[in-house]
Amino acid sequence: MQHLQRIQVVDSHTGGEPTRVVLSGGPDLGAGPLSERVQRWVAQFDRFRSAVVNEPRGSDVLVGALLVPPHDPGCDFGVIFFNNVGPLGMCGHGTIGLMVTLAHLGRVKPGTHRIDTPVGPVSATLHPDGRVSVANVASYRHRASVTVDVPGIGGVTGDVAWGGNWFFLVRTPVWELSIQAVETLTDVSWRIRQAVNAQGFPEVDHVELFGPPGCGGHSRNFVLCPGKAYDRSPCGTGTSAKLACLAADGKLAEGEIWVQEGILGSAFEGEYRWEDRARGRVLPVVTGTAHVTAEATLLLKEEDPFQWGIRPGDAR
Ligand code: PYC
Repeated sequence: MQHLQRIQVVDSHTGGEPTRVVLSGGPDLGAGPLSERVQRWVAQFDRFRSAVVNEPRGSDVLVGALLVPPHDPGCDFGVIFFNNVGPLGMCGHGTIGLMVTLAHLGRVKPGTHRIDTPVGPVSATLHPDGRVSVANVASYRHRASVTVDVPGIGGVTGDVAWGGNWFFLVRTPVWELSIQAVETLTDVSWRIRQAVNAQGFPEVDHVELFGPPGCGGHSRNFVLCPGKAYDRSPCGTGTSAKLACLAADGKLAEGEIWVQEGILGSAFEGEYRWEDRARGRVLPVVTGTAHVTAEATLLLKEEDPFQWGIRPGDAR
């Protein structure tokens, strides 16, 4: 008998961006803070990540969410988010997808639930109408108005900010943000990321372009994720980083609503309150909706040459 591994998943999308929640069949990462467990995962179980989200079972755009026991005693669940190239610190659209998935399974009821992540606990409130508000980790602008020289483009100015992941938020709206332009937007964002990394900020792995809204929000964005896939949603951690920058610039007051559109026109509502005004740290809350799209069992068969998914470098 060939060895067969079964992984039970539920898929959803949040504003068009997919999330695959792993309910069972994942590796045992042991105990301890999620920041340590995620390192263990990267070192020992990276092929499991690839099997779940990469082709042929997934795609570059899919974000996985491995449910794990929490470390923080105040949390109800723990989650490690991951994508086509590695783990994520936090994931806003994924947390919304996770809550809607758990509600679909009857595991949570409307109310507020604490969730442990590798970058610290967050809260997610499931509203009776199915919307989810994510109270994210403290977010802040690390550096304002950084100009990098991007080959083929020239000087590009943006802010380096943390919203649960690291972002470069480009200030100047030069490119038309439309779905027809995603190839160009991907190309310029990738080049900007490489320039930002090379010119002093190796930690930045998401690039966020902004432009005028198209559907009545305050702004539209295009977010390029670490594995070169663009976020179909307005990006929850990217919206958190944006809120931190708006707060730092005095452009959005505490409690005021900011409607962030993504490249598809789907929107998140964001607001913040100060955690530490002197240090520019805000506590963002991002609200959106998700829809469950599938319940499935992934099969990993030993005789399948791509049982662990297709990773760059696996081709023969
Ligand atoms: O919603 O935070 C987010 C996110 C990060 C990467 C993709 N989506």
